[in-house]
Amino acid sequence: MLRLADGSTVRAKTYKGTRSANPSSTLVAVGDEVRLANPLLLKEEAESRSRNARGYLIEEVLPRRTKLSRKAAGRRDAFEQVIVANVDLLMIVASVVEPKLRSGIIDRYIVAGIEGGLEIVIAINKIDLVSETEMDEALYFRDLYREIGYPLYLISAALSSGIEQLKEEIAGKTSVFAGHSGVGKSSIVNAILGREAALTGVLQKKFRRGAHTTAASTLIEVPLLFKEGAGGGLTFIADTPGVREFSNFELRSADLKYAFVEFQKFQERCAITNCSHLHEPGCAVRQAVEDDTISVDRYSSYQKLFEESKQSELKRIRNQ
Ligand SMILES: Nc1nc2c(ncn2[C@@H]2O[C@H](COP(=O)(O)OP(=O)(O)OP(=O)(O)O)[C@@H](O)[C@H]2O)c(=O)[nH]1
Ligand SMILES: [Mg+2]
Ligand SMILES: [Zn+2]
Repeated sequence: MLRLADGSTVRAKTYKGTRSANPSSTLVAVGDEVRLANPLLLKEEAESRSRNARGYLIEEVLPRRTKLSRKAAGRRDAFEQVIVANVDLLMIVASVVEPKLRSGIIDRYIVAGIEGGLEIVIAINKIDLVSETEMDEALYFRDLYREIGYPLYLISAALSSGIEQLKEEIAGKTSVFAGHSGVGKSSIVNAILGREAALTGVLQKKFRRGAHTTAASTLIEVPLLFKEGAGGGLTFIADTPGVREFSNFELRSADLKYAFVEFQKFQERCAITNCSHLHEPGCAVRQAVEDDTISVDRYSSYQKLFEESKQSELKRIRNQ
């Protein structure tokens, strides 16, 4: 479905003549802005292909202002899978338990959000289920990410707790909700929409292992949540299917350190100008990890992602 400037929706599809301003990536993603074919041309096309008769044809997919991308699974070439385009905010959703909280995936999404030009907010769901030790762990991560500068909320979609704070964060923006499968993304979206507004037909769900699972990304308007701003005041959420693994797309290993923003105030004190903070002598970032000023969890995410992007750089060189 395509939303027109006047707010109405129409059916539209790509055809073999569709042009794209975004090479080597998903042709049309949720949130993409497109130019439709000239209606006269459209009629001609439609007459020659009777099955298209009821839809508009997409002439061109326009450049993306922002995006959330991942590396496409199961492809040898560097193909960018765009999960959603032209959104303002990435809501990284995790849960304290079921599935258990791991900071590695949060750090991957933070890097993807920075790469894609998105504002970042983190929501840790299911606090109604936790024991005291699990709560301590959740509080540890809350303080860690808040100190770095990312708003983090401990919430419960089941109890509708913390939902008002999320609404304040997303008001007047278009947000994408992403995270592992089963963490409660769709439940949070429903809690935000409120019972009377919950359009279950808009959320595509399929029944699997006793749980409802989102099968495709959809853009949902949140009614009655306005805030003056760039996007005309309206609020939208893109609910996405959960992933098992999230592989970041095409990170340059040399640039990765800039996505770990808390490293930056230390790196000017590194002995070597282009320090990677991995093995160089006199590294101020590694010293800060030892002093517990930089979190060891964040640093090991950095090491892991660095290794990963180094590997794919080597693979690319070998395949040239
Ligand atoms: N106890 C508790 N259960 C929750 C909460 N939020 C969601 N759940 C449950 O967790 C399960 C998964 O919730 P979903 O909202 O479908 O999760 P999702 O992240 O959208 O999952 P995918 O669509 O597969 O990515 C469901 O059984 C929900 O009822 C919560 O705050 N507390
Ligand atoms: Mg879902
Ligand atoms: Zn260093």
